[in-house]
Amino acid sequence: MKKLGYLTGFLLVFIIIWLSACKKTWQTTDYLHESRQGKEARMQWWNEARFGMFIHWGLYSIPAGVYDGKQIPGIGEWIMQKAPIPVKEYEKYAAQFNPVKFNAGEWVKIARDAGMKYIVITSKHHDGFCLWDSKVTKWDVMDATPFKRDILKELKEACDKNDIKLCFYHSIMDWHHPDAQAPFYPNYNDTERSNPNFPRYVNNYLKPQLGELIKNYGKLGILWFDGEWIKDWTSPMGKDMYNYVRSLQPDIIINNRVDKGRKGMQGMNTEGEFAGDYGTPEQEIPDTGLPGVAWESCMTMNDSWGYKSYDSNWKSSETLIRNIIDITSKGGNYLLNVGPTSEGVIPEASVQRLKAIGAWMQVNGEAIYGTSASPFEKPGWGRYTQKPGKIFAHIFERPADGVLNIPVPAVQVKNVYLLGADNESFTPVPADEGFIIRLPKVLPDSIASVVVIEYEGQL
Ligand code: H79
Repeated sequence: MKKLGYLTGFLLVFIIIWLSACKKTWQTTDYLHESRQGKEARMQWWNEARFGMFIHWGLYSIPAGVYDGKQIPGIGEWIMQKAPIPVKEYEKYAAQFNPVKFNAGEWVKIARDAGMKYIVITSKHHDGFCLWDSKVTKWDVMDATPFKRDILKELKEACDKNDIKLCFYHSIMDWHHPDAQAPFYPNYNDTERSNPNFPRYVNNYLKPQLGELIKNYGKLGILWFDGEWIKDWTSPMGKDMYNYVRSLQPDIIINNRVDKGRKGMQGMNTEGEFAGDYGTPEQEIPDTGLPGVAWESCMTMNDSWGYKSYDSNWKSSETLIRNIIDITSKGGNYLLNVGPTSEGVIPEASVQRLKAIGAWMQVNGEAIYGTSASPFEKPGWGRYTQKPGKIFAHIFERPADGVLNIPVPAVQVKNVYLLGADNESFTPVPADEGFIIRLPKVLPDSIASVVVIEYEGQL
């Protein structure tokens, strides 16, 4: 009997050790190395989407670019740093945050009607203020404002209804947290200074916050990190964060700003081993794309991400539509920003432009979604995109003689037609290089008209 007791005891100890070893392997799953097929499958929806909405919204929409009676130069969401504003002063905006006109369904509809397939909203920007009910801080919409509604939850529900992927932008840098950059005032963005308590901020605050966001808001599309350039954020921290986020949602996509592999505003350093699924050029479109890597250009419609009451330097619809085409022709995604007001309204100038984009997408979307980079050099009159068996010629400027020369061998061409204008079709005429068609005097769209070339065989 006694012997049996020893044996059971021994077996129990063995099982406990074995179980804890299992747990350990589970915890340290290395998501940094995955098969090419695995990554392709994970990135598929994103590659097909091509177009998303960035939303920068937070307390900075209240000052909207003005502090102490002065217009503060620079991007609106950086006003705390640019003015600069002490933490205690900045905190006062929270009591004023009551965006009663906020309607998640309306925002999502604006994005959907523009042809956008995903939304990236600031769960937390550099000012540290949280748009959801975070359990690790009172510096959030629930505890610090009269509004007391979980903005992220409402957006997730609206996105799910409209087949839009919800994604979160989350700042690593934090100007409000005492263990992060708050003590650096008046230069929260001091890139030389260190906070000895920073690891405590990462483990007790930043990581738990990511845990909340990933566990409590259902399936997410992307985690879009930023503010990773600070001295205290290290590459091992970035890799650990990448693994942590993927361990909770293995299919999620994470931008490269989780690690230190970004190359300034150009967005991507391809040398060295860094965590992150895609490069993030900011306010620029790389001349020839970023060959061999996935990338997404994020850009503003005026000069600011966060709402600024007096920034009226809006890009034209023509520029925005041609940007989508230009980026797509180079194999990238376009993440186009809106900065809602403190009332919760997307500025009318943005809405108008998004409507124009939506109207263009309605007719020409098949030349954008699911397409990839042009197989040809950039032509003088516009851009190319492609899908298997199809080339799309996006005409920005109609050649003066109306002749379009496409370098696809005439014998391979099956069909050539315009999108819009009743899909007028053309008879291709063989030429030295490929074939030519004669365009009508007036094209269906003065911003960009698309000629579809259906072909067979390999190019
Ligand atoms: O959220 C929006 C902006 O608030 C944020 N990114 C977009 C998406 C933004 N972060 N920084 N800036 C805008 C400008 C800051 C640039 C610099 Fe640096 C930070 C210059 C030096 C440190 C990062 C590292 C860029 C160049 C080197």
